[in-house]
Amino acid sequence: MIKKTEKIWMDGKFVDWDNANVHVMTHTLHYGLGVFEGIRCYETKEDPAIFRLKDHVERLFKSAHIFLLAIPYSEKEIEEAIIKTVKINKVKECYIRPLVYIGYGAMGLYPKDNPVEVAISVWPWGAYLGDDGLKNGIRVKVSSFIRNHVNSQMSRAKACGYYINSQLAKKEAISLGYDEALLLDTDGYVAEGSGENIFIVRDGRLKTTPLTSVLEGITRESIMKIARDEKIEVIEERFTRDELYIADEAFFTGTAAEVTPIREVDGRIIGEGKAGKVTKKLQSVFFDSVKGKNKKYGSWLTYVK
Ligand code: PPE
Repeated sequence: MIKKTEKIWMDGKFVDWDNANVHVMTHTLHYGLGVFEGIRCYETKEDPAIFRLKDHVERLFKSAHIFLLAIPYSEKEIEEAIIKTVKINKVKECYIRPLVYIGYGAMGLYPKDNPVEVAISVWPWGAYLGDDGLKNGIRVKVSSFIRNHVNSQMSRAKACGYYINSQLAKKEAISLGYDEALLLDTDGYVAEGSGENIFIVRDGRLKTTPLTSVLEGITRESIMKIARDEKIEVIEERFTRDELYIADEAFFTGTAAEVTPIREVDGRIIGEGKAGKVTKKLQSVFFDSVKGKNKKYGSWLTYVK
């Protein structure tokens, strides 16, 4: 169960968590066209810090742009609303979920005059794939469900409806006893997890899927930056599932999943079957950065005073 906080921002007003409702005829609830973000706020020695706020809000607006949704606020207004929502809920650490949805009005697939509404919720959310997963790695299953074609799922957007594909994959993986699903693209190459980007390490080199078929992950980009600063070579290149099977290390990245090592794929042990050396190094710089302990990446943090 979600750990509730006090207030949710709904179109400019703070509403009590228990009263943050929409009408059942809300358009997005029926047809799935909405866009959202997932952002984390971390406890630091100083005030709580939101990780890459501006980049997340920018992506939210780009997602809306792709889907021709006119958000009735500016990026700055949404950034400020997010900061206020974290502050009013007095949380030190939380996950932040801005959601843009089409409200009540007409039904049918062309809701020309329905309002575009925005809600911002925050709640404490621990390790997405478990504390043990974060430390020792998770078991992954290549899904029988294919990531939607790039002209069906325009992957630069983070849209609500896309996640029925992810949920099919996740349910299948869990039902077979795995922790997470890995989806292949329509050409059969590795795409991404149900809610994560993927990296592999081979001979000390880092490889990740190019952005053609996957979400432009902000954690992915942060890890690439950290790796290059650590003089680890990073390439964006399509790879096959068997290249993953024989990788020395593999890990997932995402706001929710952070940096989660992969220790097994389809019954094949990856590397030594635990968090690898490169993965651990990147994890450690990443967590130091988000927690304000690495000043080099200080510009990634927005402190909530
Ligand atoms: N791919 C997908 C499909 C995805 O959903 C996410 C985030 C990523 C990659 C990583 O992107 P980024 O967070 O910018 O590094 N998935 C979000 C939703 C998870 C959920 O269960 O809800 C997240 O991690 O917030």
